[in-house]
Amino acid sequence: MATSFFQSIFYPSEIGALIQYKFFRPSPNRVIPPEQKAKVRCYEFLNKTSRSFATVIKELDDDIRDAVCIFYLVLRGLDTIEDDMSIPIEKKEPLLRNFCKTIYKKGWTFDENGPNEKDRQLLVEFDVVIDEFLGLGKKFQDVIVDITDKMGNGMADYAKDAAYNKYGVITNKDFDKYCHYVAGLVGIGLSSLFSTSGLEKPELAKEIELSNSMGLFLQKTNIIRDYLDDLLVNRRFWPKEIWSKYVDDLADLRKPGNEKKAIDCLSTIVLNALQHAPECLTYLNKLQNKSIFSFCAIPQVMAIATLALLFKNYNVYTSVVKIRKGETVKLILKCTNIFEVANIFRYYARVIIQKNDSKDPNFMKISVACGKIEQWCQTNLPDIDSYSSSQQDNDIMMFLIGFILSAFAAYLLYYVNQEHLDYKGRETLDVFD
Ligand code: D61
Ligand code: MG
Repeated sequence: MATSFFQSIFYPSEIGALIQYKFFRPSPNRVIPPEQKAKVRCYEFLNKTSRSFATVIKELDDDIRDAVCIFYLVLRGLDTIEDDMSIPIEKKEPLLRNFCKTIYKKGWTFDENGPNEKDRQLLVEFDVVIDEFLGLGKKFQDVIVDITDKMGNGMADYAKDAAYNKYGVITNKDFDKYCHYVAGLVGIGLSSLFSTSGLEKPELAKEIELSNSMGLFLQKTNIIRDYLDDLLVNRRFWPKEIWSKYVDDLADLRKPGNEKKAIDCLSTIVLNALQHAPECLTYLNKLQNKSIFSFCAIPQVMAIATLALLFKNYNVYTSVVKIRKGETVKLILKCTNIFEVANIFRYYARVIIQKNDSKDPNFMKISVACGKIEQWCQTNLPDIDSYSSSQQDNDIMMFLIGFILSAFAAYLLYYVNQEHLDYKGRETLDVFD
């Protein structure tokens, strides 16, 4: 908490947001009866395994929250098998392909992940997830099984592909296909869950392409941001079709002397991700339930804010680039309706335009991609400008409150007993990182 404050000390509106988020947010106050041990454990696992999705899943309406939580945990379990490079392929392939059947096996657990696999405990106690899965309505179970089946088989195909194992993802088409398996399918499954629950229209489940884009936008942004982390464990998700225009090996992008190539390559891949933004807005514009809207919109605005921060940012090659917690919280608080969300997309499209420069080989294409976001706003929300100006008073208010509080907080943090501050780095605010 203290760290988040310091990071935002020059951004008073973020301080305002951090304080509002921490102390004045109506908390859902849903307590799971302690006798429902498996469910309690599942929500503990949700908090532990998701760096980003726990907050938004817990805010969903009652009718859908447990189904989405279990959907998440089942796929996180599957991904924990996919990610583990210490499991030999002969073992991994059937595990991935049969995972959709495994979730019906009461009592099934798995303790053969490597000791360093971050979510290994989830599979060690996977019987609790299975118990909760079996307690869901059949209509929810069917969606989860169908997506687990498709994702598991898609992951298995990649895991045993020789070229993929040597070079990583090859073509841009492959890039979309891999991201479809690991994230697009999540979007498609979520749309089905929303429709079956009755909280959203039945037609939403048929919006396969839009749902897929929701996942691709998130997954690609993660893949760009995680360049260094992934490379250090020899995992290569940036498509060869993109980086081979600049270097002979993906790892060469971070070598001294290649800075210009690295920045141009980064522009190419950011552009690739950015092209999904208009479809994400179209999807969000179809949602009618408030809790589902925030659940879907928050990760998307985090993604576009991250893309704007990554664009032209050489730090991608030297460290992990993340938006400030204060900025995150400010975005979360704003994600209440399509006007706000479209306005945020437009804001970050303008940040990207500002950073764009005519020497960039993708200069024109990037302008066009940002222009399409502006155009989406004008076409679909013609009143957006009168809406945003009426919101400005609110922003000024936030800024003033933040300014006063940030001066006050700085004073407090300076004088209050230092032992109470969590300098160890472990954040207490569970939001996106
Ligand atoms: C609306 C709201 C949330 C959405 C959405 C639409 C559409 C798609 C997604 C969420 C999925 C986005 C995935 C982006 C993050 N990528 C990963 O976590 C990678 O693993 C992918 C395979 C497992 C997917 C599990 C998942 C994630 C989010 C969910 C969900 C299931 C179910 C419900 C709600 C959200 C990444 O994992 C890194 C890691 O291990 O931490 C990887 O291995 O590439
Ligand atoms: Mg994975």
